[in-house]
Amino acid sequence: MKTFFPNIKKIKYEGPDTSNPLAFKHYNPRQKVMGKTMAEHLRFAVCYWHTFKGLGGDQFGPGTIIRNYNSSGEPMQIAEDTMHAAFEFFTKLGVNFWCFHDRDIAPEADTLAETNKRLDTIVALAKKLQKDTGVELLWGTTNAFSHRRFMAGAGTNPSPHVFAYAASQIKKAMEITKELGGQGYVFWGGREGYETLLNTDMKRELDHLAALLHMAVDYKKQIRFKGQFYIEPKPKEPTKHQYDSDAGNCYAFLQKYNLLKDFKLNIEANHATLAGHTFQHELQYCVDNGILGSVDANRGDLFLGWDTDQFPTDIYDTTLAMYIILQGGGFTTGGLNFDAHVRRQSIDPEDLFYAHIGAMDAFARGLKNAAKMLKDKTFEKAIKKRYAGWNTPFGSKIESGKADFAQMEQYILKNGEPKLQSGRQELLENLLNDYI
Ligand code: XLS
Ligand code: NI
Ligand code: NI
Repeated sequence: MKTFFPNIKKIKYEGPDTSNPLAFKHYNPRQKVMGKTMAEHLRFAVCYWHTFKGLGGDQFGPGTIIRNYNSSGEPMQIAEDTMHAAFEFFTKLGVNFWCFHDRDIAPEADTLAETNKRLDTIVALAKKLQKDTGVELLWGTTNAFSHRRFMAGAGTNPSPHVFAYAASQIKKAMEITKELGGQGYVFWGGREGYETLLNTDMKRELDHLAALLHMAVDYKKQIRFKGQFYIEPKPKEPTKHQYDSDAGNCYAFLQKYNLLKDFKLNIEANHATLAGHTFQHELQYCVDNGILGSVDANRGDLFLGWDTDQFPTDIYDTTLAMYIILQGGGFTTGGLNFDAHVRRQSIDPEDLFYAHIGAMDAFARGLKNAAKMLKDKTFEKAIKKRYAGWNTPFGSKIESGKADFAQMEQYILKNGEPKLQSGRQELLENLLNDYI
């Protein structure tokens, strides 16, 4: 059989002291942490679009990366070779999951019918490769944002004709996700947003987006697709204002349109920072509201205001992320999908491995650190102490909704000035450093 990464052997765990850059230092899939293996906790997925279709193109020039599976040949031959290369990569890296958009795996043809036929061919191959390797599909999704027909959005397009196109595409993408045993399905609103309110009926567009999602919910029942639906928030890029701008906004949308029971969120680190939040904030918001589903694990650049989709390497971030994810009970259908791409100058196949190995090690360290933090309860105790006043009869009365303004006033007249307590931020930051 043809191999696409001939110089790479299976990546193994060799421990922190290894000098082999093609080995894991921290990610030991079978090692148990809090009763589950690292592989079960972290549920790593490789994304198809960046890793196999991303060639390093940007606004100033075309791609710089040439791969042996996609530089020449017929489009369907390239699609098949790329699928083989992808499964070779998953297996050599040792991840259990992958994610894709419909248009990543098979090129679009002139008609929807022809495009769908192409998808069927490639999905049959993917299904066989999944069976041969044991690699599973974490989630599938639709690319309803690259083609020019979607320039003004998909579900939020001013034209119902374009809306119908998007819906047809989602219908097929859900079918193939089900066919591949996908554990989830993501809705990221590629161009669901606007550039100027001078030409946009925002209320109507959001009503249409909800109508599209309701159709998806109905179709899911109809075809008995058991995967979890996720919305992936992002505040800007490609449009100036994306409708699903952050977790709080998505939560409001889902409540307003009665979709809450059918959706969870897929939180992407770099999208959180674009929204002016930390990754931890978005995760915590989701855990607090019972809507954390899955994670697109990447990072942005401190100095750049766009979605640089870099591989996660910051141990602070991975530690705090895993701390919140574990507190939320860990992943069920979701996982950590590396929605990240190597830099434009990282042109060798080895770079794909270095990128993923580093990211997996960073999350393995995050997991181990977070487990220690949870065991010691250092931060839980500090928070508990800070809010202790609410456990008194007076605090409980307010929390249970049985208090009124007159009672508040009476309390102050009797007790006078409150005694203030330190927030202890610096101490807590020092304690956090002990775990990193
Ligand atoms: C783009 C999004 C995208 C989704 C899947 O910024 O992160 O990659 O994850 O459509
Ligand atoms: Ni993403
Ligand atoms: Ni992104």
